[in-house]
Amino acid sequence: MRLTRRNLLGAAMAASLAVAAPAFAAKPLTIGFSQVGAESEWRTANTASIKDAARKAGVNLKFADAQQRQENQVKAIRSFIAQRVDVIAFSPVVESGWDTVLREAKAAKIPVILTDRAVKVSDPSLYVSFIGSDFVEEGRRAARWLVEHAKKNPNRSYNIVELQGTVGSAPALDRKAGFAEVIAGNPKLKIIRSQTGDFTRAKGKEVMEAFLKSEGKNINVLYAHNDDMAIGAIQAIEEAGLKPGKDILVVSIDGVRGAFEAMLQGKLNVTVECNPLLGPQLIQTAQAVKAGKPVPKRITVNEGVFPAEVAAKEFPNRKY
Ligand code: GYE
Repeated sequence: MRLTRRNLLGAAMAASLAVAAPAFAAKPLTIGFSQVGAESEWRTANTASIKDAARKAGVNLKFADAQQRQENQVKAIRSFIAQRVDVIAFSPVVESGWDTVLREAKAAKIPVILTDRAVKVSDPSLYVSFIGSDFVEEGRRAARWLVEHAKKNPNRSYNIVELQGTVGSAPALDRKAGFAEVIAGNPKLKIIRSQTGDFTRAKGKEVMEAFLKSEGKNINVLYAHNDDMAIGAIQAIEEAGLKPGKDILVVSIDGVRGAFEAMLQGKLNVTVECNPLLGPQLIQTAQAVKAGKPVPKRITVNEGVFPAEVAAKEFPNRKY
């Protein structure tokens, strides 16, 4: 662009618009985004954040919902390649099985950004950046809360049941590993049952019912890989005539509104935050990639831990 007075004025005006509307941009950036599905409160907030950030930045977002199935994501990515979008972004439902389709994107010279969940690929140049939480650390944080709780009750031991996320997904694998790492070597803390609840309320409830049927009052702790499964399980615990949060401690991850509500009712003991509001970072990264600027290979998100004692104070500040 030549530096004329008009151009300068236009640039100044555009800069003064907080959301950088592409008033005189030649062609809006087109991003093809393949979302995992709509399985949880977290996911709904994540989708809203991405759509909102795209709209505010004047980005043309092609959004595809994969309904928790990898084959749908592969199809969506292939269709984005065929449409020649500027950037492909996706939240991979599972970690493995992406090499082929990502090689196709690379051959078509379309940069790929991962959001929320990671992939395992042989060639890390198959994606430009991964924006998301440290799920291993989240698992550790959940376990650390329990270890601290156990220290205050030195005469007790704890039988834990675990509701895992979607089989093969990064958050399920990592949250399991982080939790196991921290309780390892502590003879008072033992996982007695562990099964997937696919990150949904319905499955969380169903699997908790089965745990209760086989283990009954043996269970002292539920560790759920997300709040939705915890909320489903809380229902199962109540229907079994037990008190969630008291008879069975409930520890989960995400920090969604529903978890805060459950904490305020004394039914959930702690939620470890996992921030779904990744939209602005995704759009900024896509814009930078398109402009040929270098972007970090790994972009993490700052998160906290919220025990029930702080729920009332924190609730009004929650944004998802
Ligand atoms: O914790 C869960 C969702 O990938 C971090 O997916 C995300 C997880 C989140 O279904 O609620």
